[in-house]
Amino acid sequence: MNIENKEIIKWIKEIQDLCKPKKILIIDGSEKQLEILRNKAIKEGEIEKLDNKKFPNCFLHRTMENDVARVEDKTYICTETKEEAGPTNNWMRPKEAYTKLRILFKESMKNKTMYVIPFMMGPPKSQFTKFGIEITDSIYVVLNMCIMTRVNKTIMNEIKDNIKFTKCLHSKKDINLDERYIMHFPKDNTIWSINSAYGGNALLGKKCLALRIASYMAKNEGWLAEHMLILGIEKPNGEICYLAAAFPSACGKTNLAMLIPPKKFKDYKIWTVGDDIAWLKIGEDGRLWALNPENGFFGVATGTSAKTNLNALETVKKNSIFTNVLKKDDNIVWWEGMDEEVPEHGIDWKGKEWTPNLNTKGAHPNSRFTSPANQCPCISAEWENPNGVPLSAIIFGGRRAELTPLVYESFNWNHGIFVGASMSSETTAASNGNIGVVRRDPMAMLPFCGYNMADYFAHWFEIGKKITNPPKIFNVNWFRINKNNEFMWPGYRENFRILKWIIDRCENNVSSLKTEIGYLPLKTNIDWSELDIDDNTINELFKINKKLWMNEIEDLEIFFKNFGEKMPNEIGKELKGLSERFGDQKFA
Ligand code: GTP
Ligand code: SPV
Ligand code: MN
Repeated sequence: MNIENKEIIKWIKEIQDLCKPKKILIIDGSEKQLEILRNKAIKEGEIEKLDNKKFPNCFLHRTMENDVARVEDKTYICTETKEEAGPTNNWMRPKEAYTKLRILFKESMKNKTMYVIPFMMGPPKSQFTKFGIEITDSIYVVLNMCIMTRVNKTIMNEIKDNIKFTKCLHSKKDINLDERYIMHFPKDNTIWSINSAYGGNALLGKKCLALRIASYMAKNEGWLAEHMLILGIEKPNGEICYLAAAFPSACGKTNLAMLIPPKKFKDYKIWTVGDDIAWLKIGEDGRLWALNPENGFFGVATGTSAKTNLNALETVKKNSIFTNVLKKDDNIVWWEGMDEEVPEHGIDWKGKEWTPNLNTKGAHPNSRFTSPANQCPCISAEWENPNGVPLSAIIFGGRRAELTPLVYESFNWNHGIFVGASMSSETTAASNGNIGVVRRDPMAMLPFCGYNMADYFAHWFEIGKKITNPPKIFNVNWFRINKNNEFMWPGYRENFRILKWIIDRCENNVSSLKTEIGYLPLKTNIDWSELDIDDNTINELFKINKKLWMNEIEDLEIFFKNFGEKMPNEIGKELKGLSERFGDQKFA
């Protein structure tokens, strides 16, 4: 491939001099090229081919045991001052970070091929779309990037001299956890990642570019880059209204994005626009428009079944890569929660012989599939619309065993931002570290905001001033637990009942109950029929426990104080409002 852009030529040369690869290959995304790479990866043991009849063109990859999730403690925002990165990000000065990593990258690709992947985040001819180039020494990364982003013959030359692109450098090196770093240089539009070959650490178009770097760009350019799914709900009259929802990692975005409504609501249909990332811009009509910059799904495999997410199961049946799942003896994949038929024998995610009586997991809890979005049976006709889709609602939600009710609506945009900024959730297997610990995770962006989150909240308020027709903002919690430690709400497809209330609210079809925390549904406005749920449980799901909320207010106060002077006043005002409403007899 002939490269014309002088900056690209210079950069490739610079990285070549640093990493000293044996060869350089420019990736054009062609089937011919991919086929050669797959065969090489099979030969070298990086991937295995699955049964081609049952899973055509599908592959299995096992990571190292120390490399199964994003590493938040090794992820840095590199800016001149710590204040620019803010109290929630790991920070390092760019000079120090480059120096440190240059030593690690030195000759890291010796005797290896260096792959150069020009890619596009967003569809062609869209004002949302951004370019990136990832340099990597991993074929697994190449194959995944060719699914997750748009890679083709023309992109390299579309990046003309005056067009910006993100410089992404990745080397799996020797997967040494102690020397693993995921470094972001927002001012340089640059990402350096070393010593991991896992998902969000290595597929640099995803969390690194489309959230951390993009959120920084968005702040400067007047838009938002968010950890949100986007879906359309088609009503019986054929109208489609669009929602975006921000839930932390492994808290149900892919499931909600592909939901099949319960039988009762067979005249409704959900269309998937995106399952993880949304770029939001204010349209000329004063509405907020959302676009999915990705080209595929990197979804949690564990727990994906015909019951929970049939559309995902259909999506992954061809042209997919499975990471850290179990391989059955008939050379197809399996994971916990896939079906009732637990295999008698298989090879587990660590590559070891597995039988159910071992009482170990066959698939890692954060095992994943990578599949092209256009294979999804419910993919929206609008998913590649260069303008995105207009949002009627934004939903925030986390995994909270108690406190937040099944659903509530914020009073207005500013209060909605406060609701988002107040989010917290139990940690999951999607990131290294403890699981099930409640932590604050504003807008599900804690690990993904590329600048100071106080400025990020301020930016949301600024956006609010410019939207004349803002989406309504809601909060949901599918994860309330009862005394027996069971989920009180059936979740999954039954979540449609809540989505239905949300669109009813957006269309002013139903009234609501005003409470201290926001508007709650009237029980009669949600259809509970054909559900195995009693009145007590329903009441419990909506209960506002004053004592817990007073604790929450205290906790929020401490959390928000971390941001110091930078914190926008509106947050303080909203917190005060919440606390006053709880003190007010009217609400007692
Ligand atoms: P990331 O890809 O990490 O961003 O995750 P995600 O937000 O897309 O989460 P996903 O839809 O993959 O779901 C993660 C886990 O939550 C899976 O184990 C699901 O089975 C489970 N889950 C999803 N929706 C529900 C729900 O409504 N109720 C319950 N109890 N669990 C759910
Ligand atoms: C997440 O953790 O939110 C994911 C998976 O979507 S990863 O690509 O690893 O970030
Ligand atoms: Mn995610």
